[in-house]
Amino acid sequence: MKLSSVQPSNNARRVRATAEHLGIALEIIDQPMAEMKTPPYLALNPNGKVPTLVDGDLTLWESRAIMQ
Ligand SMILES: N[C@@H](CCC(=O)N[C@@H](CS)C(=O)NCC(=O)O)C(=O)O
Repeated sequence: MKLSSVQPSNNARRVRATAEHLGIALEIIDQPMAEMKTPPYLALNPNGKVPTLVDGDLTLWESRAIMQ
């Protein structure tokens, strides 16, 4: 599972903390802020924000939805 994140993001941090608590390994992708509103990233997350989880064919955004 890949999680797009930026270092100071509290929304990404809550997802990382949940994954760590559950023992789920995440590959953290350091998402450049300057590329968050560009088409390749907007194709993953139309809100242009982090975090975004990619797990195979599943793409999910909104930290609380990812935590669930
Ligand atoms: N409701 C969203 C909020 C996501 C959010 O606001 N992320 C911030 C970082 S903490 C962000 O990507 N900001 C960049 C921007 O708004 O352009 C969630 O819980 O995932």
